[in-house]
Amino acid sequence: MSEAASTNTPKPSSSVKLVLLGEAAVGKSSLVLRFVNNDFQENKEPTIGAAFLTQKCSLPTRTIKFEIWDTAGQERFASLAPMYYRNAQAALVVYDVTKPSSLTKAKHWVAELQRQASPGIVIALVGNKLDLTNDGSEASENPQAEGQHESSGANGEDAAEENQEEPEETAGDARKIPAREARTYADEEGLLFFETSAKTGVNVVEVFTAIANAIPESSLKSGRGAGAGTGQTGLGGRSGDDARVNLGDRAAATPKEGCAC
Ligand SMILES: Nc1nc2c(ncn2[C@@H]2O[C@H](COP(=O)(O)OP(=O)(O)OP(=O)(O)O)[C@@H](O)[C@H]2O)c(=O)[nH]1
Ligand SMILES: [Mg+2]
Repeated sequence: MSEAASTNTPKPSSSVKLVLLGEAAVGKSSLVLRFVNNDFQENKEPTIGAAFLTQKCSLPTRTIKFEIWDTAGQERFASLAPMYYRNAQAALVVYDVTKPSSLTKAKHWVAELQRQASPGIVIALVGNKLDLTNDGSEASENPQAEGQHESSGANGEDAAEENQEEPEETAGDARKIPAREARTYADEEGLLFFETSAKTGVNVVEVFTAIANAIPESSLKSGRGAGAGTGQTGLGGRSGDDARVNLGDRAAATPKEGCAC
């Protein structure tokens, strides 16, 4: 997490619409819950329709207010997706590193975004559930994120040297998608790439920070003056469950350097 030199001068604030897409149960809502509330639920219920949350991310030179649309991955909701990615400036396309079908689905979403979303949209491919692999502490560096700290992720376990071979599957490792495979695809498509664990928190803030850094100045609109972390809507579905994910108390208030918690 960055401890960027901070100043007391007010920074420009910008809103960024961000959408999460991906197969059901890959952990989209869990990533958002980790990012916004620094929390995790073992048995998270499927999202119905979509959930809306906000969170601020303080960069050295500006503040980004993410307006996050967490979509439902179940197929029956797929037709709603365009409503949520329309005009989005950023997208997290999430797959589960233990589930190959989820990468296939992620590629489908990437293609759809490239075809139909805003031309300048910043897309991050995110392989979640890294804790289920033997290299759960590996931080997947992102070649495109400027100033991205690549040091060993949040867990600080004995970090493997950068640039070593990607670890392949080993006994007891639930990984089914080598990081190298996904990263190669992400590079080809010009996507940011991270592996994360919503459960342990590894790389979650880093994803959002990288996105915040990758949004071109030119596509930033100035903030609307609303406080962060208060929005909630149940577009397309019930709001009760989603409201639980919602910020309520914590996420909003405390302005800090860096994103979220
Ligand atoms: N081990 C592990 N489990 C996770 C992780 N992230 C999410 N889960 C679990 O995976 C299940 C699905 O997580 P959700 O966050 O609801 O997944 P989702 O992508 O939002 O699913 P939909 O809303 O149906 O699209 C839950 O039981 C979570 O606890 C993770 O990083 N590691
Ligand atoms: Mg969900």
